[in-house]
Amino acid sequence: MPEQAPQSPSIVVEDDRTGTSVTTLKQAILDNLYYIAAKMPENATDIDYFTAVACTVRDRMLAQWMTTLESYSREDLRVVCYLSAEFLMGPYLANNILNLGLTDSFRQAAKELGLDLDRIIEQESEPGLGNGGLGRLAACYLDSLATLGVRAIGYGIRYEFGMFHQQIRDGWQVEMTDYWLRYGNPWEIRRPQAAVDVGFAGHTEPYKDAQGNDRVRWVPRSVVRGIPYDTPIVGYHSGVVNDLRLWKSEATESFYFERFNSGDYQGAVAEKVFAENITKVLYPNDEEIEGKELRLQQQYFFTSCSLQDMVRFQHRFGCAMETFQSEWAIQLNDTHPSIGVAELMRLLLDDHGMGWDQAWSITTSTFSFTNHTLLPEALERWPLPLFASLLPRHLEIIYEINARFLQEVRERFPGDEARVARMSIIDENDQKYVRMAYLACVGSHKVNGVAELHTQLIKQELFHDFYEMWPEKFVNITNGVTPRRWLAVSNPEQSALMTSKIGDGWIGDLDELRRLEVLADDSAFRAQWRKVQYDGKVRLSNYILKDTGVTVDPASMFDAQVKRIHEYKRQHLNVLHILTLYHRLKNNPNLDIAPRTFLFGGKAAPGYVMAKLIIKFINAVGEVINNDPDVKHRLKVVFLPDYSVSFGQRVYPAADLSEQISTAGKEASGTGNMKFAMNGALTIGTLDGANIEIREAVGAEKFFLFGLTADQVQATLAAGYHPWDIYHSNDGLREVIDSVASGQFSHGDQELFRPLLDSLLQHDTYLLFADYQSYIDCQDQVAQAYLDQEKWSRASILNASRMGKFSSDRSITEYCEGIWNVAVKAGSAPKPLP
Ligand code: NBG
Repeated sequence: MPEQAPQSPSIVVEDDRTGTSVTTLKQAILDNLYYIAAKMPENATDIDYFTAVACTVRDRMLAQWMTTLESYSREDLRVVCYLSAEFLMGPYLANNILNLGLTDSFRQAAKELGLDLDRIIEQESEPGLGNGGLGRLAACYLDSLATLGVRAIGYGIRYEFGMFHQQIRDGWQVEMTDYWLRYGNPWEIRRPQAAVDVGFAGHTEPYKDAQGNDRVRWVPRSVVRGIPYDTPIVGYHSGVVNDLRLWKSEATESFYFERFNSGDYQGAVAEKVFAENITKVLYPNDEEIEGKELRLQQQYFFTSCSLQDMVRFQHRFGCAMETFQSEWAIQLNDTHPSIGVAELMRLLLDDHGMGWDQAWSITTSTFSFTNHTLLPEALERWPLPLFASLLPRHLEIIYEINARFLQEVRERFPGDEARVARMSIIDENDQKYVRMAYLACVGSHKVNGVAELHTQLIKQELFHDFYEMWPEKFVNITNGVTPRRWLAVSNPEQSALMTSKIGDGWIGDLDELRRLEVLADDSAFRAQWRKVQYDGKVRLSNYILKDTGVTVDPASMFDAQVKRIHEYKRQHLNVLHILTLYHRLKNNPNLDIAPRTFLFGGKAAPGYVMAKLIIKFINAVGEVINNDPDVKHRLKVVFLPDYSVSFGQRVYPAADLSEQISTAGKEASGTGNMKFAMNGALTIGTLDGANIEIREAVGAEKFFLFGLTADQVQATLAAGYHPWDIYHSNDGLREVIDSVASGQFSHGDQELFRPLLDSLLQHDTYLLFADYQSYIDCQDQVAQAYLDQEKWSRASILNASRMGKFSSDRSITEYCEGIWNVAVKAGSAPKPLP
């Protein structure tokens, strides 16, 4: 024990390792500093203190974690397995402390040790194991599952390198590797004893078993070992601590040494490299994935590891494989783990000798599938030769699934061979492909979209034939986000204000915020609300200055668009509005306009050339506007580099206006839209994804709506869309486009933005021009509305107070009831082990 450790012999009533009094926490932090980080306070760095505090928190989760694991074997519990190639968890420390109910105690303990808890919290490097919305949704869902007491395991990949870090150089995105494990990871536990082996490639052999049945054996060419790393996921005041189990790939010793001993040193090393490569790096999305063999290896690797893990639990529970579906509910988060359908069939048929019909019935009762996008380029399909060489046995199984399924289609729709071809899991149009979305759909008992419009479009488009065949299979579950991270942790000031009026019940039940509604008419409360928002803007402004060197005025309207950079999300439409304002000011420098700060943040896929050009465009426009004396600081444009979960936690509380301006029908749901609104921002948006439901919830008059509807978008394109005509007929738009073409924002270079302009003028696939005027008019209404601060604050309070529906607790409750058939708040919270 370090000498500095405070002595308090009179109150030693708690176990030092788990006690939660301030005295014990102080002692434990110092102990962990000494025993885990091997540092004395006088030479400990902030990172050392982070490690010590994190270990102190983890110690306080262990008992509940182990009891939760024990409870899996209870007969009345079905364990939910959320299979996802991405979990964008964000930093854990503040969230874990909150969920354990120890925020005040830790703050006090840190203070008494002369430490700043916020500074310690900021040391944590966030595990960026996801690209954006899909991975972040998985993280919110884990938080809600634990909070609602549902026994659940998140299964995924422990990428060594997560999402790249983004730097901006000369206005361009530059990617840097993300080695998030540099200082270790105090949350995870490596469990080599629970390792499993996964085969790849090779061939299959028919044989007869002892009973004379025809069976098939897969003889893989390579075998890779999956090592689980477990991270505790603590529920908010629920007593349940679930498990996030991420798999790392390693070489198996036997393979390695066999070749080594036979003198094939190179071969042995190559085998090791192959194995270790699988979980090396996260794939950025929005890029052509077709033919990326490593990606299919990743998908199969983590899916197989996870299913084998469940089988092992099943045996450990003493349950027969015949009851697998009563013990497990598996959710496929998009198509990335959809190979699981064939893998579970393989385990049941080949390893457990089950008959086809029974195996298929177990498989389809176990799996369900969430679709997250309609963009055709994101729908996974694997070229048949690649699939056959990597997963020969799975391909045989998929052929059999397909043959039986198409037989069903023929019986249901006799003579409709065109339909049969459309629905086939094997695409035979030109080159042959395995269509993963169809495999997931056929192999699941429920398929869901992530917002009402999206689910409707899935039924009409992507899965139309499947919907006609099995209408009852399709359900909607609108996304939600966790109020723990996105309000309580990231916006403590607004949280404290709300809690001071209605208590803190809203943290566990977001519908409680409704009780704030009456306060919208209370001018004193509105003033407090504005103060809290202003303080948030001041904090972000300070951060921006430090991070980018740009000074922004917290009194200006903060107009924010943070999300992945993609043409369908239309960051460049936002820029067209900025340029429109700029030209108005240039044409009339004394114009009275509400000062605005435009904030952008987000990463572009490294191979997505147009998205990277859009980043350059934003920065180039910012450079001119921010330095133009005529503007007199009335407009500022800032690109926030390296957008991440932690960055989001700074931005959402500080925004006045939330830009949700995707082409209608393209954004499946969006979840940033919910985070902004909860934090009091008003939304400008199209009728797309969850915007529609947010608008319904907050009231149409408190939502700035513009643009074509999804139906109108389709009709416009079908009628033959001519962006060029709009350019010619709209003076404001033409002035903006011409100024960019002239090189005004590129130091006279007329070529730089030509690809962007050509794409808009010639195709404009995402209908920026069609929505331009409506967007500008709507933005003018926003500017007008912002002048009346009392009215704005009222709308802001009402927005936040009506966000109950968008809690991930509501989404998870719907999954439990409508898809997984498990009870929310299952049983009582587990008691600590004796
Ligand atoms: C994204 C959608 C978002 C949605 C999230 C979570 C993918 C493939 N899809 O609109 O674009 O909010 O999923 O459902 O990342």
